[in-house]
Amino acid sequence: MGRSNVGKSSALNRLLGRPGLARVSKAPGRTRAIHFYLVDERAWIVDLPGYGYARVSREMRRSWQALVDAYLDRPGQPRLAIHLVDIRHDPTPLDRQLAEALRVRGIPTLVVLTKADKVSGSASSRARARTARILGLEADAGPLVTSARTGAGFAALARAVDAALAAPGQARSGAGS
Ligand SMILES: Nc1nc2c(ncn2[C@@H]2O[C@H](COP(=O)(O)OP(=O)(O)OP(=O)(O)O)[C@@H](O)[C@H]2O)c(=O)[nH]1
Ligand SMILES: [Mg+2]
Repeated sequence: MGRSNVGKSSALNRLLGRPGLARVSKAPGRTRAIHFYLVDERAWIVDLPGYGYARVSREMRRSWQALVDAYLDRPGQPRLAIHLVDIRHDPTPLDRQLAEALRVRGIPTLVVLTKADKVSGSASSRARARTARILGLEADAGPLVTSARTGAGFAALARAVDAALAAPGQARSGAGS
């Protein structure tokens, strides 16, 4: 999940080692539906449409919100939400809204900074601290720094996903774990 153009589809492709699986685009707002990818008949990785694209109408923004709310409120919560933030930009009010929507639902969340190849090491440390503060992350839950271009951070991301899949599920009314 994350802003339009933040690199969600690129991260998904890199995580699965399948370039070209999810559509990547220079034009923001490319992904307009929820895409489900079944991985090894074991887990669904879900690519949600991005938010915050200035040129979409208010109507489209509302339909985005409805789509994401419907997804989050389905029976059977996601094991892990991966919230992507561009390392070059501070989280926006919509990012804070997403973090809060995940928090109130008790969905475990990992914040991932994308496009680390675009900044220096010191800028990356500053971005980590700022993002953690703006999104109110716990001290030990600092954002993971990644680059889908170089693959940096993806071994750690894969470990976090594996750990989330191995953790006992939080079954909700009528849903499996
Ligand atoms: N330099 C660099 N560019 C990246 C990286 N990840 C993604 N991009 C570029 O960022 C742009 C958007 O990438 P997408 O993966 O389509 O982003 P998205 O979040 O899926 O976008 P929407 O589906 O439109 O919301 C593309 O031009 C990508 O090539 C990265 O790690 N480094
Ligand atoms: Mg996309």
